[in-house]
Amino acid sequence: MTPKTHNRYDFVVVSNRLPVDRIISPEGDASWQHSPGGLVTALEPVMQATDGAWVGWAGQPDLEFEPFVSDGIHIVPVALSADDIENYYEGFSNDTLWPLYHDVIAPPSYHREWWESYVAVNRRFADAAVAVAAEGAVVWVQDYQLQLVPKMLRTARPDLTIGFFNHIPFPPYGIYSQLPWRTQIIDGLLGADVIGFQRVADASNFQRAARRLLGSVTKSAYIEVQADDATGAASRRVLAKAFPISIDSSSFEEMARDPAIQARAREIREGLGNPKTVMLGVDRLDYTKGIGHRLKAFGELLAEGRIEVEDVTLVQVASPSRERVAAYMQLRDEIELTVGRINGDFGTMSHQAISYHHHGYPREEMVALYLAADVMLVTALRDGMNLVAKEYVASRFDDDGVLVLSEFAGASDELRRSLRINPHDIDGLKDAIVQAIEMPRVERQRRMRSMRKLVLANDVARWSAEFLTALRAAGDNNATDDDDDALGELEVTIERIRRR
Ligand code: GDG
Repeated sequence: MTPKTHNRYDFVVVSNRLPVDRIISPEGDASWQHSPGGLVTALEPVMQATDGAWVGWAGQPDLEFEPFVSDGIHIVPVALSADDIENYYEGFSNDTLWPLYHDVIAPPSYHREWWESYVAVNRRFADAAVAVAAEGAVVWVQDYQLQLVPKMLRTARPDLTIGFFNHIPFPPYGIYSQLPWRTQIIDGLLGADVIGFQRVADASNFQRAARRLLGSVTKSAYIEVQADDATGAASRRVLAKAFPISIDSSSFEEMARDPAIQARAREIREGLGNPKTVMLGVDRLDYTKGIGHRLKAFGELLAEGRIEVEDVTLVQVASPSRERVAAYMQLRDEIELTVGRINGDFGTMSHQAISYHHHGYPREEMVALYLAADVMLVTALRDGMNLVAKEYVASRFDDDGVLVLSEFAGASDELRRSLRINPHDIDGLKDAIVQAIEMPRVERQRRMRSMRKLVLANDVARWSAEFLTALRAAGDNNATDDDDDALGELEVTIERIRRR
């Protein structure tokens, strides 16, 4: 890591978490480690080509850091206190917005002090972005934790071109309207020039909320924002549209082609006692992912003798998540009780029904698991996209494997050759599991080949290029000469991403 070289940038990403983790060694030494998430992979080429900055939180309370450079990215840390984490992050973001935006699968909690903290922390992120954005810069804000930032940026800096991408669903108005601060959030988002959603339905839910709450006029994908006499702001058009996110597909395929990873996949199957069918679930341990529904279907199939424990093993990776939020503690208890019961009822001395893992694994191990799995179960009750479904497909260079995919995950709009299921319909889910187990090889190949074409073509580089192209076009509308520099540079970057 080297110290920062300058402090104004033409391209700024703002997200709750930074693309780096602060690691403390057993000896107590602190260092930064690059965290290889999907968003980082997506935005890395953009950041490097534009000499951009990334504004976000380093994941630990009460630590103030000076900006620094990591892997060619200028990192601008925003500090959060233990109170901010409790109220803005665990509270309003993860216990109000998250359940509300996922169709109230769990009941959202509404607390005024959480909202106040959300406003204050959004202000801090906006101030940090304002401080590092050059004249006419392009600023791309990420996700539901920061929905007030676009308007805050626009008010402080009308010269900026502002994008926002929502990684989770945007709920139908009947649900969204529960939120006591529903108008402020829509108003906050409309500060952006382009608002991206995962699915077409999310974008239309948002448009409807803007019409109902602010009386906005919408024309196809555009929302008209009236001139504001109080601030002197001119009227604008905001684009609200679906930009389905993806993965770095070729890097998954490359890893899967590595003989060491293939050997590991064989080893995993052997470790499970070489069952005829290995089924796999990989999720953050979250109530939106439908893990309980999946276990119920699997348990009933065993109980009814439609599958035998010697023939079929379910591997469930449930990576630890939000462990201080009460609903997640309760979920963990429920899932682990169910796993214990199913294993107790159906396991034999030599075969376990479910191989359950409450761990995070390295990416290589995940790819080995994808290769080892004959059937991948994605049974989310509501999910913005679900990258796991796309990772499974990208890894199966052998054109084999069956994807069982919930219609409530954004990925099901594209992966139409999966076995699409409604996870609430347990009988339907059971039938799909049996169909997946029994599917003839030719049909498996036909379906997988067609899904692979799609996932390899529509990768994350294409996603970011398409979003930024829309943002560039929006920026052209209100550009000054300085803005032109930033937008021109962006144009070059988009070309580079496309050619990668
Ligand atoms: C949100 C939205 C949307 C999981 N366990 C391990 C591990 N993972 C990786 C997966 C995948 C990622 O985490 C999870 O992404 P998902 O898309 O499945 O779900 P969320 O975390 O809920 O993500 C979602 C996404 O944002 C992007 O916009 O698709 O709808 O909810 O990449 O592989 N990775 C490793 N070890 C693990 O144990 N290495």
